Amino acid sequence: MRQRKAALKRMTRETRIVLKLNLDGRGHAKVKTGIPFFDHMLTLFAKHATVDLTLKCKGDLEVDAHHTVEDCGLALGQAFAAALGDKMGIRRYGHGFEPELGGAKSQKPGQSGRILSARGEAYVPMDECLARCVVDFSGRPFLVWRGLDRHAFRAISAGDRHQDASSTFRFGLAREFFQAFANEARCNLHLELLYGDEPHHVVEALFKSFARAVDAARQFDPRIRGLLPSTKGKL
Ligand SMILES: [Mn+2]
Repeated sequence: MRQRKAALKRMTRETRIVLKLNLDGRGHAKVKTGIPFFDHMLTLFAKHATVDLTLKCKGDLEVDAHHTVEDCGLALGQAFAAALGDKMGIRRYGHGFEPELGGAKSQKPGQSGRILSARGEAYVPMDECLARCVVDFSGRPFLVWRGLDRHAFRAISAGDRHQDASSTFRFGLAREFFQAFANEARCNLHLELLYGDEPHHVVEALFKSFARAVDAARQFDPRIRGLLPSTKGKL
């Protein structure tokens, strides 16, 4: 089997990025973007997507976090497109709840949880939050972003700013990241916050649901080895 890995450098006047991705990794991450909260998000993405990710970015943080976050999304999307390659035999969709796989009765003792965990859980809770992500590595970029309008326009108080960095990592920045990823990985990416309030939880639930959906979509389906999961003949 071809190793699904990618390595790239992306140098602009705004950011300098070095990235390595192993799609069939074990969830190891080494991430340094200069934005600790963003490092936390990308590290937990690698963990929950079970990919290995090394990402170093030197961005123009003296301007703000925008270029760094967006360009890391672009680079990660490019790496995904490269590592997925021809997409032969992959599941392609990382989806939400599948009743026959996701229910508690499917969890028999001694049964490997691999398929279950790969296919049933693109809904991710984080305390009071619930986020859903559905991805399709379709070759067509599209981002659907729902449930966050209320947060996007919320003013950040001085108290919020002191409380933790996730409040200053505005929800709009998370959107920039996912839009950039969708554009470059050429995937449909549907993210929705079903409910929740606390900024750290909201963004973390989104990144985790993204990770789980991607984990499902990039896996091989043993029934279609060497085949493309598309009637079109190209993805
Ligand atoms: Mn956290």
